[in-house]
Amino acid sequence: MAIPTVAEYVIDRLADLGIRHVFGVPGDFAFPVDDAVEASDRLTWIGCSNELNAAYAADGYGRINGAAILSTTFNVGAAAALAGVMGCKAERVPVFHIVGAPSTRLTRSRRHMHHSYGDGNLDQFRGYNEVSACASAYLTPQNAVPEMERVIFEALSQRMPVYIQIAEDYALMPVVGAPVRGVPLAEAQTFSSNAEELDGAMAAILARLGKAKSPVVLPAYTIARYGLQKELEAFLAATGIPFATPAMSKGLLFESHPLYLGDYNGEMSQDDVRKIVEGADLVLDIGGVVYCDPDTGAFSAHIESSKVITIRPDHVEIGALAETGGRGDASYGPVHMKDILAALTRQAPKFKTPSFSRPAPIPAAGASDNKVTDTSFFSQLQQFIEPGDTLVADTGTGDLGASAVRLPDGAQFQHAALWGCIGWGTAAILGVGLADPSRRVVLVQGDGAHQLTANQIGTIGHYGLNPIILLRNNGVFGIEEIVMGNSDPAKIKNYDRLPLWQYHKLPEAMGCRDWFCVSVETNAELDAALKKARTLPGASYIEVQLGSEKLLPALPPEALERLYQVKAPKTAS
Ligand SMILES: Cc1ncc(C[n+]2csc(CCOP(=O)(O)OP(=O)(O)O)c2C)c(N)n1
Ligand SMILES: [Mg+2]
Repeated sequence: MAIPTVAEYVIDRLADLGIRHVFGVPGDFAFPVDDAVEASDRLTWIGCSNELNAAYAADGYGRINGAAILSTTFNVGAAAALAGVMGCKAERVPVFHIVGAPSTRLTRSRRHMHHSYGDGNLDQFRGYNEVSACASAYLTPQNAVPEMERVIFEALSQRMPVYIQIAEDYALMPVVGAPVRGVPLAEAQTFSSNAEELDGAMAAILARLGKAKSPVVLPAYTIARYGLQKELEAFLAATGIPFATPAMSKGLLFESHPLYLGDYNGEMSQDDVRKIVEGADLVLDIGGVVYCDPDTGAFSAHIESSKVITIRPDHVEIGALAETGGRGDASYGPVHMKDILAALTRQAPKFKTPSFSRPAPIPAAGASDNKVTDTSFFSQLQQFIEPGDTLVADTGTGDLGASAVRLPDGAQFQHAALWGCIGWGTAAILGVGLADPSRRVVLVQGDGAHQLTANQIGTIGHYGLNPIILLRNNGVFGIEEIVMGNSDPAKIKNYDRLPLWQYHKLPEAMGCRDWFCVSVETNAELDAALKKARTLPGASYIEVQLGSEKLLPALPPEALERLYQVKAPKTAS
């Protein structure tokens, strides 16, 4: 068999993992990589109209598939993808970002090439790419085989992106050494626990559990990223400890789970959920809840760090979840979260589950002839979501409302609550849909967010996906008014007012064939459009006219100050 070139080897090695698509935009320095994808019978090129869209699509794909590939060209392409790749790092999605670079001859001779500042320096942006990744590799024919093993190991161990740069001349040379034939993602090797540290961690956790009377679990989104939902369920079943989900973990387990208390979001939680979580004598933070504003109701969580055990993906901290996200009394590592879950399932005591009321679905609202409001929109969304759906919500008031929808068993939920980049949703659903075509993707997105990445609609149509897109047209960057404390429509800032597009005409203009596209204003029209969308096998695009006459209630001043801390601290008198 012919020895593969570096570019062919990289593509082949990543295909071994069970990744089936490559998101990207081609470019001259990346031609060897693009050609290797083109020639592969295991990977399909998914061309996006810009690199940010491609990165968001890779994010959506990686969440479902376990990992994704993004291909961009030198500087202009890689830089355009950066905000999306950085988001993957925050949200813990392994993405192999492959960047084609000028040949080593050009770099050595300091040739003034395009896609640079024209100063002969073809290397000055390394740092930007490296901070977006957990590991970086600059491939040569000699190091390609071992370096690929290293970055695959890191990406899967840390569930974060890696940066792989390939100079164009090296990309075309045969690799040195025996190519590795890899295994699918689920079997791929990642870091393992140190036996002594694991014993130490278990002894510490069991000692605390032994004294606890009313423990609760706060599971983090990383459990989904490491594919450990079954292990979490086994642990919950063995111990009877109830759990509440912070915002980023929405949809982690079925919401009909008998131990599911509801969402925990500090002072923004339902009272009984908050009482149980904050009244617990031990909080097991499994997965490492990020002590960030979206996960703590804008820092209104009242959980003493001394009551917390944090089981992070690779280490355990006793007394963590502090504002700094760490500094526990003791820490143990490397210890894999899956080993802790397995050991706890075997050894942890059984607890008496407290009684609590189950979180209620959003009630019906809005007379049929009335205009759609935020309240009636989310009430209809609640009715609409089905077990086979993946509900994707973009940052904005749409995410706030969608997060309150009670998910029927089987329905999945995705949002990028930590990175919080608007425009992510439209672009991400391309990847979400391709990763699992058996599911129906339902996107809830605001008009402002949509304007950032709307051209992904053309790509979604081109590749024949069938999402149901619910575009919330309120004419403003609505949530911005909420977080500046304004609930008066007359006082909306100019910079929060949007150009008024005729959104429902976009799919047709972008070449999407046979899409059901409609603009609705009343509850009856929305209801009819949703029912029709459900009966159609193809994509639907429903523009919901909300008007900006009404804004959602603004956050109270004390919450705003807790969140943003912009006032000068009082001086001691
Ligand atoms: C990439 C990026 N740019 C800017 C912001 C700041 N931002 C956060 S929410 C938001 C407004 C979202 O408006 P829209 O999508 O219309 O949703 P609405 O709140 O009106 O429902 C903006 C501009 C951001 N989060 N991400
Ligand atoms: Mg809006």
